[in-house]
Amino acid sequence: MQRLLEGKTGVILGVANKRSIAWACARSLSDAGMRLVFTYAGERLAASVTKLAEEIPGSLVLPCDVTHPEEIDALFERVGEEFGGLDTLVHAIAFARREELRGDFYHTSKEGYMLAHEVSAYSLTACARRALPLMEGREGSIITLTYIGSERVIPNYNVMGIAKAALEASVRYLAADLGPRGIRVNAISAGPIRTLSASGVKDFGEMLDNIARTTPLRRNVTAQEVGDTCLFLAGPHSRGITGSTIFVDAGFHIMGI
Ligand code: 0WD
Repeated sequence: MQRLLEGKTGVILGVANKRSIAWACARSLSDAGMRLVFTYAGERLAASVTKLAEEIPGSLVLPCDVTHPEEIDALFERVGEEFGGLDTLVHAIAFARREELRGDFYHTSKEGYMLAHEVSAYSLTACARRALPLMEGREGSIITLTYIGSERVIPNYNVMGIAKAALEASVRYLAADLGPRGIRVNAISAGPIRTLSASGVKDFGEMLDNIARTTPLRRNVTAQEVGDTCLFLAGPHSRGITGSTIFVDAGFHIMGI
C-alpha cells in the first residue's frame, strides 16, 4: 500500500536526543514514507544525532547552528543538491539562557533577550526564506513548535514567552507571504513534555503534576501526539489550514482556572 508521504522530503531542525519533540515528528513523518534531513547545532550534538538518524532509512545529517547564517545557506544548498526540492520544514528549536528561565522577567538582559529571539523566533523566517525556492509549487508545509507561555504568563518561562509570541506572529506573516506560492505555515502549541530544553525551566516537574490534575484530559501530552499532529500538518489532510496555531495540550488552553 502506498504510504501517505511516499516520495516527499523534509528537513527537521531540533533533534537533540530521543526525547526531543523533533524526534517524535521525524518518526511520524518517516513512518508515512517521507525522506528526511536532520540537522545538529554544534559538534557536541553531531555524534548523537547521527546515531539516531541511523534508525531512519535514507536520512541525511547536516550541521546547522541557526546563529550562523552561512550554515543555514549551506544546509538548504545541500538539501537542493540531494533532494532537488523540499516538501516539509519542521522547526523545533528554541534557546534561552538558563538563568533567564527563572526569577523575575524584568531581569532579562539585552544579550539574553536577543539570543532567545534569534534562535527561537527569527530562525523560522531565516530558514523559510532559504527553503522557499525548494518548496515553491509543491504544496509544501512549514511547521514550528510553540508554547502557551506566548499568550499567558507562565512562571519562569519569561523571555521565552516573548520569543514564542514573536514566533507565532511570524507564522501568520509567513503564511500570508507564502500562501500564494502554495506553501502553508502553521505552529503546534504543545503542552509541557519532559525534554532537554524543558529541564532548563525552573519547577518544570511541578508544572507537569499540576497539569495532569487539572486539564480536561487529566493527563499530560506525549511527544508522539505532537509528532502525529506534525504528520497531519505536513500531509494533504490539512491542506485548508495555514497561519494557525494548533494546541496539542490535552485541552489546557481552554481552562480559566
Ligand atoms: O515542554 C516542552 N518540551 C515544549 C517544547 C512545550 C512546547 C513547545 N516546545 C518547543 C520548544 O520551545 C522548541 O521550540 O518545542 C521545540 C523543541 O523542543 P524540545 O524537544 O523540548 O527540546 P530539545 O530536545 O532540547 O531540542 C531543542 C533543540 C536543542 O537542543 P539543546 O537542548 O541542545 O539546546 O533546539 C536546538 C538544539 O538541538 N537548538 C538549535 N538548533 C540550531 N541552532 C540551536 C541553534 N543555535 N540552539 C538550540
